[in-house]
This record gives sequence, C-alpha cells and structure tokens, in this order.
Amino acid sequence: MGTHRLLVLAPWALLLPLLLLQLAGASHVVHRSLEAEQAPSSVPASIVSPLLRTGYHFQPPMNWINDPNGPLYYKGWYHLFYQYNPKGAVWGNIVWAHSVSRDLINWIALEPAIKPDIPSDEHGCWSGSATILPDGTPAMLYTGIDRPDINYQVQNIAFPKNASDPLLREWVKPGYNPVASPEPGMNATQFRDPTTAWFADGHWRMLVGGLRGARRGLAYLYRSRDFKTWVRAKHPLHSALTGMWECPDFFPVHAAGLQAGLDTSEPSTKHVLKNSLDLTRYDYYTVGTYDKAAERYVPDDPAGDYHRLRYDYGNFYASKTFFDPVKRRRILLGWANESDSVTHDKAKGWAGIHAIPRKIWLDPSGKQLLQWPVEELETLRGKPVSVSDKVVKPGEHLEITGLQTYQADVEVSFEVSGLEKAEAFDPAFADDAEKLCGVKGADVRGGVGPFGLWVLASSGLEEKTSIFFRVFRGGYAGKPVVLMCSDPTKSSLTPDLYKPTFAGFVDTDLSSGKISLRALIDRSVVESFGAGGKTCILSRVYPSIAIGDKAHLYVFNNGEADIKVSRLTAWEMKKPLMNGA
Ligand SMILES: *[C@@H]1O[C@H](CO)[C@@H](O)[C@H](O)[C@H]1NC(C)=O
Ligand SMILES: *[C@@H]1O[C@H](CO)[C@@H](O)[C@H](O)[C@H]1NC(C)=O
Ligand SMILES: *[C@H]1O[C@@H](CO)[C@H](O)[C@@H](O)[C@@H]1NC(C)=O
Repeated sequence: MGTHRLLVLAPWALLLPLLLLQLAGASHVVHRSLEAEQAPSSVPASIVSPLLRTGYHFQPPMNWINDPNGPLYYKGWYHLFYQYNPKGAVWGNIVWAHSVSRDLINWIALEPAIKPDIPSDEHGCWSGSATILPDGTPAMLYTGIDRPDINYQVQNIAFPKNASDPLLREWVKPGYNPVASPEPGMNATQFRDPTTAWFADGHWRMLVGGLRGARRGLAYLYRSRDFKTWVRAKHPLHSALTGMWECPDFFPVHAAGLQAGLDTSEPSTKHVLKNSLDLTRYDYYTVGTYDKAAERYVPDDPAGDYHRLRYDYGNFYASKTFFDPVKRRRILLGWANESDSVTHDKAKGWAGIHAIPRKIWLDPSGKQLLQWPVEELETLRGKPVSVSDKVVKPGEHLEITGLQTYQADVEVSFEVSGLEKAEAFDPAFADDAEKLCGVKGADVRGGVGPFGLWVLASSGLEEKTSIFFRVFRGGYAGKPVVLMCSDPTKSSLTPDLYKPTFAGFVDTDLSSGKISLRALIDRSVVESFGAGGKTCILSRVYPSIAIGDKAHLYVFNNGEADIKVSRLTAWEMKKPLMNGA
C-alpha cells in the first residue's frame, strides 16, 4: 500500500511546479475582471465576499462556466473540458476550457483546448464528448456554430495534436469537418451535443440531440465505419414529447446492481439514456434496453419517459458521464448555475460551478441509479466530529459544534421509531414532489418529519437552509411515501435570489426504520445525497449572516414523533488545488 501510494504520487509531485509555472503564464487565468473591482453599490457585500465563493467544487478562477465537456482519462490524468467565457461572468464567446487532475478533486488549469478557428465552428465551440479509439487516442465530437446571425449547428471532430502529450494541450481539427450537418426537414438551430460514440458490429454510433416540430425531443443516431464519414440512421434511437433534448448521454450499466461501471462499447442487458430538457432545465433519465439490431432504445417504464427520474432534483444540468478505466467506474459530472442575479454575477466576476464528481451505478432494484461522491473527495476531510444515539424530540434541534461548518462534509444516519404519527399522503402530489415540498416546507409542522439538517444557519436562525425528510402514510400499495426536500426559502436575507424548494421522492419503504443523509456544504452550495444516493439535491444559497465562521449546523425535528440520530459525523473540508484560484 505504502509503495503503491508513492508510485502514484511521484509523477504528480514532479509535474506540479512545472504546471503551476505554466498556469501563472496563462492569460485567461490571471487577468482580473474590471467588473469585479467596480461592484455597483446595489450589490450586497456578502454576495461578493470570498466567503461565498465555493472552496472544493470545480470552478475556474473567474468568469462564466457551464456544461462539462469531453471528460476522459489519459496517460495518468483525468481531463475535464468545459464551456467557458474567457471574457466575462455571463454566457458568451464560448470556448472549451481545459483542466487536468490526478484525482478528480485537485485541478490544474491549462490553456483553452478548443477555440473557434475553422469555418464550421467560427461562431462558437459548444458541447461534446470524448471517445477513446481502439489505438488508445481520444477523439472529440462537438457542436460548432457556423453562421453569425443564427445559431446554425453542425457537428465537428478534433484530435490531439500530439498523442504523446499526457496533458493533451493542443487539438487539431481535420479538414473534413463538419462531419454532420442538419438535413432538410431538421431544425438546424436545435441540433447539438454529440455523445461519446460506441462500437458494435463493425460500426461506430453516436447520438446528437434534436427537436422535431414544436415538442418532439429526439436523440438522432449516426453511424460510421471509420469515425470520419457519419450517416444518419432513418429513425432516432429514441424520442418523446418533451421539447428539445440537449446533452444526450447513453451508456451501459451492470444489470446486477454491481457498482463497477462499463466502458461505453461494452455490451449489457441494461442501458441508461439521459437527456437535458431545455424546457425545464433538468436532467431526466430512464433505465431500459438497447436493441442493437433495431437500433432502438426502449425504456423499462414508458410512463416514466422523462417525467420521473432525475439525476438530481435541484440545480444540476447538462451533465455527462465517462468511464474511468483505472477504477472501472462510471463518473457523472454536472453543471450548477447561480441562483443570484446577473448583476450579482458581474459584480462577483464569476458564475457557475460543477457538482462533485459522482460515481453512478444501477440500484439492485434495477429501477434507478445510485450516486455517490467519488471516494477521492474524502482526502479533503479534516478531523471528524461525531454524535451517536441522540434522540431529537418533536420541535427540538441539536447543534453540532466543534468544527467550522461552512465548508464541510456531513454524514448522518437517522432512525424513525414508527410511522403511527405519519401524515396521510395526498395522491394529488403523487407526481409532484416539488409541489408537495412547496406546500410542506421545513417550518410546516408534520408527523414523522420534517427532520434533517439546518445548514449554513445563523445562530439566531434568521437564516438557514433545510435539507430534510418527511414521511407519509398511504402511498401506492400501502407503502409509506418518503419525501426528500431542500428548502432554501429562509437561506438568506439578501433580496432578489432564486430560492425554489427542490424535492424528490425516495424509493424506500423504511422497513428498517433507518434513512441516511449526506450533505456536502461548500459556502454557497449544498449538495445532498438521500438514502445512500437514491435521491440527490443540489442547491445554491447565498447567506448574508451565516457565512464563514458565522455558519452553524443543526439537526432538527419538526414532526410529532421522536427521531434518533444513530450516528452523525461531520468533517471540515480542506481546499484542494482549484485551477489556481
Ligand atoms: C509530444 O509530447 C511529448 C510529451 O510531452 C514531447 O516530449 C514531445 O516533444 C512532443 N512532440 C512535439 C512534436 O511537440
Ligand atoms: C426550430 O426550433 C425553434 C425552437 O423551438 C423554433 O423557434 C423554430 O421555429 C424551429 N425552426 C424550424 C425551421 O422548425
Ligand atoms: C439556473 O438559474 C435559475 C435562476 O435564474 C433558472 O431558473 C434556471 O433555469 C437556471 N438553470 C439552468 C440549467 O440554466
């Protein structure tokens, strides 16, 4: 173990000083924005405070970021590219910025990798994905904007200029670009975000998101023998009446609930198709079967076609997965935008973060995915503070002290004594967890729950973000209904913030009486994992009092039944290398 660690660390340690030098020279990284220094007086001081700038979530030193692009592992490095505006904190001038990491947690910024410089991407390099070719080199498929007046979209390919460079710093675009263009009858402004390609029966295949008419979202299917000439299949892999499908992602999963991931071309009896719905700005997925001969994907639960399962019931969009060949796992990356205003963002000089990379695999039920922060995150944990076997009585709360909690990782296991006091479930909310949470927020007294955490809370509780469960009687087939909710309505005294209650149901019958919650608290983001990653919610919040060491952490119970904290452990989180910020 000891020597193994040394071997892993040695090349990293050698390269680091060199990379930091390069970083200092990277102009997009060191220039400060003028806007940041001239904050209009209407912007509250707390909004521009460094204490609200996230510490261990992925972000560049400044400016706007959105979708993760082309994540991949190559010669010892994880590579992450992302949509980036080098000129400001609002969307525009989009290039592929580029960062590398040994562990998905410590990141080093390199120069942007893919920039507009050929006719078929002259007006923007939009999202795309990486495919590792059989000889081990990566290929990048991405969307280019090729007309100045309208967002007319085509698909391009780029390759590393020097495959011996483990940092893949330079990319070249072959002359045969673009490789896919809208055909008559296709909506040229709704045609984007190619997936990682997969190989089967002599052909590569990739998907491109699209829209037909006003409502039909599609995953166009393209095939190629040589990765150069791509031909559209007659019918899409799948479609549904949901509006435009952005950032499709399609990958195999182990049917048996194994945690190991599969490479995108590996055969499997179960696949997952995810689409980012432009209309709602949420990422929906289904589990289903890929019929290779018919070139169709059939979701197991047709009724659930993009109405039910979301990777995250909060602020999480345009996500993408990739297969990590080192640890044989599939990793999910997603973008979380700001919930403050554009004026605030300009004053801060930055907007957008990425969620902590999550390992994902199929739940043993086969009905949904499970998600968990990559284990490497735990290297940031400081000294733990623990609480065991504490009963929290109705209407009471328990403060967790002995650590700073504005940048922390909290794992808690709750025990519910019985469901006798649970409120009756109103079937009117059967398909709308978010609405239910809107009506029954953290401060609305319940039966079994609401119980959970108040995070980023001020000592006088003028400010608090509540992450909690609420249990109802009388769901489908007599099963209890468990709601997981994030209620930021009291998160800040700052006006003009977007503070929606986010919620999802948790597929558990609570037969063991136990349910767990993990919350990654990071200054202006709270990323929560319910029941071991069955239901996840990311919220952006901007407290005005509960910042830095003024942030407190509590367990609360606003129901009528006792709740036991069987075990709670909280860690302060260290700051990783974050792109030089
Ligand atoms: C390619 O990259 C390798 C490794 O970084 C380097 O040694 C070599 O000089 C590069 N070749 C060219 C032509 O830049
Ligand atoms: C393409 O889709 C957009 C967005 O729905 C719509 O406004 C536009 O009219 C469509 N264009 C065509 C040619 O159908
Ligand atoms: C993030 O910001 C909020 C508030 O402005 C919007 O309502 C969301 O639609 C937006 N999310 C995305 C993915 O763009």
